[in-house]
Amino acid sequence: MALYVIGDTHGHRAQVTEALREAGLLDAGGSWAGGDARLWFLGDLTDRGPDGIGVIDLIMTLQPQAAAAGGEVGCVLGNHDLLIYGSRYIPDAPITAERTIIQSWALNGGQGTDLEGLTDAQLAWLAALPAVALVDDNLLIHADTTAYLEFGDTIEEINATVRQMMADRDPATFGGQMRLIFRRFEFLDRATGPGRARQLLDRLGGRRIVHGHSTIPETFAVPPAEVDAPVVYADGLVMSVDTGIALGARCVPFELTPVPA
Ligand SMILES: [Mn+2]
Repeated sequence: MALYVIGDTHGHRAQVTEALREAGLLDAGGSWAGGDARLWFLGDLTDRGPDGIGVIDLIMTLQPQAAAAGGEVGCVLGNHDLLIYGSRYIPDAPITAERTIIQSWALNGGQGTDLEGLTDAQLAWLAALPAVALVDDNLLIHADTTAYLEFGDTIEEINATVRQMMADRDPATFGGQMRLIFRRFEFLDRATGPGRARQLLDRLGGRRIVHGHSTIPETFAVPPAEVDAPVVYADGLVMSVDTGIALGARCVPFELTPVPA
């Protein structure tokens, strides 16, 4: 069964819909047409673009349609998803010594229409998202960091810890925990990156890390207009799929090929 991943979508519902249609995953009416294909979003659904709620609504709508067809639509949590969630419930809690959660959200492209319009059902859906997923041999995470290991030793533990954090919304700890998933570029250094990637894969499983968060233009100096494929690096252990939609790049759901032996 085909597996597609799509990087940070940041409120660009129209582009996401169009890209999924081009890939044959949606029909003309916007319903799931992917059959038994799997489609995973890598988080950062809101902020920067005009319609974060529309992106969340799209994924929530597609999930049961795909499941009914024998396929799957999934999503891992991104730092912006945590930011808007925290901004709704505990806006004045600190995220750093200098800044509150809602100040950080506003500085990072937060859109008032998203923050005000999110429904209880959408917030509950966000709070139930996994932070890490293993699909075939692909370890799907939002941010290119080993910080996930600070939440637990297994995927199940990590996801349970993050779900508890979302349920508790503890103003004293939420911002600090959330900030771990802001870390980035940890697999990029040629000397230390492959070892870090290997450590994460050895602990959590999978043979390839697939991440968003750090866009291909900002990480690999590819002009946004020229991004048309994932970038594989760190001795082949890591794949970056975030085209940089908020920088003007196209939105592309990439179909993953099996991890080379
Ligand atoms: Mn991010």
